[in-house]
Amino acid sequence: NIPLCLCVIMAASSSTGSATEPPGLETQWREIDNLNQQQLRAGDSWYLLDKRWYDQWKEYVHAGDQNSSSYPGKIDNTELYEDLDSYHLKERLSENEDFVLVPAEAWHKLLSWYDMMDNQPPLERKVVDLPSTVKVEVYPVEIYLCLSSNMESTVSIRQHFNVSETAESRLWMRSTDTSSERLRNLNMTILDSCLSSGMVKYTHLPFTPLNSGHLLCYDSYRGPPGVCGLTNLGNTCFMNSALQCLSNTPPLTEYFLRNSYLEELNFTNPLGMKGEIAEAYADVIKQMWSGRHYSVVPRVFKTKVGHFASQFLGYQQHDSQELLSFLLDGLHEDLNRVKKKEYIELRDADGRPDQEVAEEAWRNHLRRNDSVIVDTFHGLFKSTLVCPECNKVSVTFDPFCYLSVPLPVSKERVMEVFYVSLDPTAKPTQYRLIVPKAGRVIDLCTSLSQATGVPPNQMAVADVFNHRFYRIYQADESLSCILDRDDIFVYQLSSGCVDQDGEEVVMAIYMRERSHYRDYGSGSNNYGTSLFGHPLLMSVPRAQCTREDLYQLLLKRLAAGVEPSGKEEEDEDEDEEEEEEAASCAQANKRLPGRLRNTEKQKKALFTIQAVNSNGTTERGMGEVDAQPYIAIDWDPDMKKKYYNENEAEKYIKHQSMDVPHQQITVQLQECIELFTTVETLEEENPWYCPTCKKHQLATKKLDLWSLPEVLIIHLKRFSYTKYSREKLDTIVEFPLR
Ligand SMILES: *[C@@H]1O[C@H](CO)[C@@H](O)[C@H](O)[C@H]1NC(C)=O
Ligand SMILES: *[C@@H]1O[C@H](CO)[C@@H](O)[C@H](O)[C@H]1NC(C)=O
Ligand SMILES: *[C@@H]1O[C@H](CO)[C@@H](O)[C@H](O)[C@H]1NC(C)=O
Ligand SMILES: *[C@@H]1O[C@H](CO)[C@@H](O)[C@H](O)[C@H]1NC(C)=O
Ligand SMILES: *[C@@H]1O[C@H](CO)[C@@H](O)[C@H](O)[C@H]1NC(C)=O
Ligand SMILES: CC(=O)N[C@H]1CO[C@H](CO)[C@@H](O)[C@@H]1O
Ligand SMILES: [Zn+2]
Repeated sequence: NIPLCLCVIMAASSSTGSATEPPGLETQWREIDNLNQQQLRAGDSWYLLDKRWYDQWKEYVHAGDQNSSSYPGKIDNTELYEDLDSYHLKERLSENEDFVLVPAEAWHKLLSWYDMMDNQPPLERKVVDLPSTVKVEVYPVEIYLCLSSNMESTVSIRQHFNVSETAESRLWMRSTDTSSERLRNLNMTILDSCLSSGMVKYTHLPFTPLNSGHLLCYDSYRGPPGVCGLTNLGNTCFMNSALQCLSNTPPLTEYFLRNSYLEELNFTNPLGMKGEIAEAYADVIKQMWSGRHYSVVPRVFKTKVGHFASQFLGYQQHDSQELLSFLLDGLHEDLNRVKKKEYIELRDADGRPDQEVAEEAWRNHLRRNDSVIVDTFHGLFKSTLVCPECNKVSVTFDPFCYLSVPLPVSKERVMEVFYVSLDPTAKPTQYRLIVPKAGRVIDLCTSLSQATGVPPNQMAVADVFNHRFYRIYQADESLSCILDRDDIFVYQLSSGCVDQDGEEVVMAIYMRERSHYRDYGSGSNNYGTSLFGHPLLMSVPRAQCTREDLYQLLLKRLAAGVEPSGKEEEDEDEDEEEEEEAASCAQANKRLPGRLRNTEKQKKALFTIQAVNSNGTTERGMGEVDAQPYIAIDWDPDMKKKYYNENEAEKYIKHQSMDVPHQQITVQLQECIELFTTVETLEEENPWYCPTCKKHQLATKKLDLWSLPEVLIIHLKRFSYTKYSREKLDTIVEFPLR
């Protein structure tokens, strides 16, 4: 086999040495930025540019200094190529992470200003107009040709393989290693034929060992028909699982395998999909039930679905139920036997017996909707509305295609938090707590209190992100603000050391490391800093809010992390006693606060204290007044290396509550159906017009299952929506097999 890539990316004529003098930085930025705003137009060329180079360039032009160290150098796309022999684009690169796209004009400007690394071909790509979107086709279809013992090609491919123009040839689409599908219509566009990279074979008739009309080695696999996998085309499990469910619905599959659908296909029904969905579906089912394949690639089907419902076009995750619903609708209309949909006046039940009204509703349904989908999957709901004022009862019967049942929602929630006790030698401890879902932050503290014995009012709760407090919570805030993925820290606050005023301040404390750079020019104490470690919350008597007192308090508080991390080799004037003192200071020896202070006065302070804002920087936000004081502990890098053990300080331990196997709540399917059929009161936005009271009423509504289809589709509503999040309920639902 000689795989060869038809889509050769040609190197543009060499650009070396052609660089022109670039304009000023500000102008460069403005020109490129303007061009980048350009709309995508089908047929235009855009270029891939390494994101890192682009960022570097942006930094450079923004620095406003021609001589700055951020000069990006020649355009360098090295990271985007698979290898530097073929200059093939690496797979799975993503826009704005690995590369940026710039329009042709911007590219040529940049190229003339900066030139390109040796021999790198530009990565030019065309804008294509797809049914639902216009985009730059970063990965064009690449067609590989195989010249195995008996395969060849047409047109340019003929030339390549030296096949005479008159020889008959065929084009095959390779689906899996062992199965192929013939491309009969050579007039189709690449998009319509659903080709994607690496899938075409040609056969050259004279050389093909013909038997039974199949040119290509079909699988010899003869397994049970229908027991057949579906290849994942990239996050298409939502589609494949729906297809597997339908494929294993005997009445529907028999209908397709018997070719009954051919008689009922309607190519012109405006509500349908030109018969294309039904045909594509039929193809998948026939392949799956042929017994010839271990697995099938539902590529054509997927592309068709994408044509009609562009939300399914890409390769992202989708909701399986959404796809199923779309598919059942599409199949239904493509196969609807009703030619003329008449308007049907709905009659009120008017006290007639249920049986009669239900039969009428079903007859009316069939006058508009009559297909194999209706035969197989449609049933009738009975819905009963009662007016709260006049007690008028209204009964209607409505067809359904599936039951969307809710899951009983647990009123409790499991939360994992890190508890930071006052004991400086104790490490943060991770707890798993059960809290009321609708509870407040204080409920979280109460739950933690039961595990720690610390009163809930001596705790402070915060969301820690990136060494800062992303948010510090008040006790009465709702727990629903806290997402499961947040890192929640709960701090024990001291209570004992209240001074005469009894006034305490809760301080937020960040850890920062200074960079060596100092702005000597300004004479001020400017230095760069970066945050590290876990921040702290600590309550401090107001009287002790002086730098000196805080220093001592913090030194004690940090003890777990602050310890000499190695032998002090070169501290010149330290005698043994001092060394001992330094060590004990590091362990925040409670016995020796006085001596500690003395030691610290003799020695260089381990850190300094700065007032900062909630971001941990010294710039104040616009007009911001933090109710909450924030301070930063600034470490000199040498001191930090010596006294602050980062490894030690970042460690945490797991409380035994973390070991309890995650309790799985199981529910019975029956419970879900009961919940579905419980009486509910209509919501304000969706009232019912009571014909007796002649006004909208918040009626009570009850749904019942009146008649069931041959095959009942039950959809479990596993997503629970709150104002803040979409939560997936992983409750196990048990259902009877019979
Ligand atoms: C940049 O450096 C060059 C040579 O080192 C010097 O001649 C030029 O004046 C500098 N330009 C700026 C804007 O500092
Ligand atoms: C095609 O034929 C030409 C001349 O007959 C020959 O030079 C060339 O090598 C052939 N190419 C291939 C791919 O066989
Ligand atoms: C392809 O297009 C040509 C010209 O439009 C037409 O004559 C031919 O019948 C088409 N072939 C198929 C298979 O549709
Ligand atoms: C297809 O459906 C449309 C609209 O429902 C109808 O007018 C037409 O007769 C149907 N065609 C066939 C072949 O059944
Ligand atoms: C913190 O940073 C954000 C984003 O950079 C900024 O909008 C905000 O004003 C800053 N807050 C303070 C207190 O400076
Ligand atoms: C359940 C179902 O598919 N009902 C359809 C019956 O036909 C009418 C009119 O064609 C549609 O509006 C319904 O959705
Ligand atoms: Zn009423």
